[in-house]
Amino acid sequence: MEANAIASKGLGSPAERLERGEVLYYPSAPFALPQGDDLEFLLRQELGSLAHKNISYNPANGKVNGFVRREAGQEARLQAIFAHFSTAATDWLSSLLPYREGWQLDRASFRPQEEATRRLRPKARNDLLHVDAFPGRPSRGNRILRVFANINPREPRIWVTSDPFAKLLKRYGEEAGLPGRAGSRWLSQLGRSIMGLLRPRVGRRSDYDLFMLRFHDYLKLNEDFQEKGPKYLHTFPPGSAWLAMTDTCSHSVLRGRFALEHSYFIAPAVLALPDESPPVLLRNASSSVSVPSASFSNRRAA
Ligand SMILES: O=C(O)CCC(=O)C(=O)O
Ligand SMILES: [Fe+2]
Repeated sequence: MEANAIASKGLGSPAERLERGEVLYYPSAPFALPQGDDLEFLLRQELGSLAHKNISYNPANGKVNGFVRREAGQEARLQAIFAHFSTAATDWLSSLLPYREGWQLDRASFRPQEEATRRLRPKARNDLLHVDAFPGRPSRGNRILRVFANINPREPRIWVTSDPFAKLLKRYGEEAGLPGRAGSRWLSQLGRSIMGLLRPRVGRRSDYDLFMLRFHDYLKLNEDFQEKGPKYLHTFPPGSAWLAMTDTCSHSVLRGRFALEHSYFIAPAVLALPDESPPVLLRNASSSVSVPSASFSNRRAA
């Protein structure tokens, strides 16, 4: 395994590098992280139940979910820490990337569990390589940008990344079931109806969302890819931060606890390399796929 090596290393603007699947790494986080009492308070928080993978924060309404409630004032303090993190990370990103006019803030999260010893269903495992698709929050053709920070005072967080989406699509797309191919049309309709019944609040998924969910699961369960695919090791020490477009950069986390994370949906109109985005690559790979033009009409503007 290569250490901290990335295929398209260092060429182009930060936006281009991210959109091509590179991880951008900052040895010292370029935005404020919780310190002192706030940090200690955060490190004491525990995950509420197995139903929650992480403690999450919704910047649109300030709600925090997934933590064990122990004391008065705990929720308000968590909200304040998350709000501060969300603002600091977002302000910094808006100075680094040309996305401000076309992004939407998604959730932020705090990850208190040790990843090396977690027991999760195979499709929910974080230690298997995958590209992201959020089951509960369809991206509808927008990109997924994520910023991470390691707030563990002592231990690094360890990631492994592999080939970017473009390469994985060529290698495995057909086998995973490209949209619009014989069989996959009724499957996608069936998928939409079943998921609509199970999760009526999710809203309609596009063919693109259904493919990305399918591809996420396919990659995690594909032993050939998991075992033989190229692997690049990333060691993120305490206090560091990193960025990735995780719908393109295949990734897994092997070890570490106590990370902060913030996700953003990026509209196609503001991308530096729109023609290299997963919806366009997917449309090219599959002649009859219908990829929606992304719309924020039912979302809160950032
Ligand atoms: O927690 C991490 O470091 C990454 C886990 C992951 O793959 C994800 O949240 O999509
Ligand atoms: Fe992921």
